[in-house]
Amino acid sequence: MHAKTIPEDLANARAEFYRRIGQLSLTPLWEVLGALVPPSPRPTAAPAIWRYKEVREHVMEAGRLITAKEAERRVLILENPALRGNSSITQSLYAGLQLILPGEVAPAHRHAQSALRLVLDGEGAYTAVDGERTTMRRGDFIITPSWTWHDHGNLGDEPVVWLDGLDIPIVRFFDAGFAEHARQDSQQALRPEGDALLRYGNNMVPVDFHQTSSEPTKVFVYPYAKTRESLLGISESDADPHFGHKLRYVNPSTGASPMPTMGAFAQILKKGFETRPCRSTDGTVYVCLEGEGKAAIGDQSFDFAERDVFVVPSWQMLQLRAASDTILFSFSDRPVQQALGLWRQEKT
Ligand code: 1HN
Repeated sequence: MHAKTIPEDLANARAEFYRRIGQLSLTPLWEVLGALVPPSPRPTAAPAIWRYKEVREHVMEAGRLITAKEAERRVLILENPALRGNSSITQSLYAGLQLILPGEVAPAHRHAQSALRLVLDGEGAYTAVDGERTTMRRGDFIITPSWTWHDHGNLGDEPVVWLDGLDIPIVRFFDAGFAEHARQDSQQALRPEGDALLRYGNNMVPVDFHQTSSEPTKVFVYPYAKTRESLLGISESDADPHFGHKLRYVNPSTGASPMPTMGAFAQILKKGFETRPCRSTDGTVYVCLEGEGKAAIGDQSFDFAERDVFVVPSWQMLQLRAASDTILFSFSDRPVQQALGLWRQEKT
């Protein structure tokens, strides 16, 4: 376990022993125990930022090189610089920037992986989830829970870009991934737009409807207009020293997270507000929806502006400072860790 000096013949005997048992796929725990059970999290993921001003032109260039249909999903993956080749932004989460051009369709499919979208740029696109379309507006938080059919299209006249967040590394960890293509590129509309929000999203549910807390919500769009109204409306009251004014998105039927594997949050930090440092075990992806500021993550510091995405690895201290009134969206694997009794937070 520790690098102690031991007699040379004993060191040789051990090395020879490890070689012999290695042939039987055996390995001594005492050589790896410290790394296996660290006193506190040692994430491989690094703090990082993707500035929209820098990446936008590359997303648009992808639009000239491949169609949405050929790509199936035209996405530039936001790969954590310390996890290259893993298609991960944290150990448990995937994120990417997806582009859909006017007239294009991203064909219908479904998979075990759950997805969330946060609309960043452009207007006129839609996502259809299990037979209902929703128009994508900037700041809207849209979900496609595990095994729901989903396709996207752009009926407008400008490129539309959104952030995708998926639980791909979690599903990969469990080797539990399934996927299926639909016969038709675009789903038939089974219900009019807005139907799910009217039935499940207005503090009411159908009279015979019951859900368990592990089931995803039937509400698959959380319009930014509503989120913004709430945040602005409460922003004049006393701010929490660590979070400003921060709300979490819920399944309105249960109070649980919208989907079992990913939790999502929105917060407002008034101009000049600085949060007290805080860390938690859920590595978290942040998106700046409005305003600008500075994020101190561990021993690094990043200036962020509108539409920038930054990642805070597990157990890294985070301190946010708003240069103007700032609204941040964020998501993480918090509901998984909470269900397993693993989640911890430390406020300083
Ligand atoms: C997917 O289905 C979407 O539906 C986006 O937009 C990104 C990344 C990996 C696997 C499936 C989408 C994805 C994805």
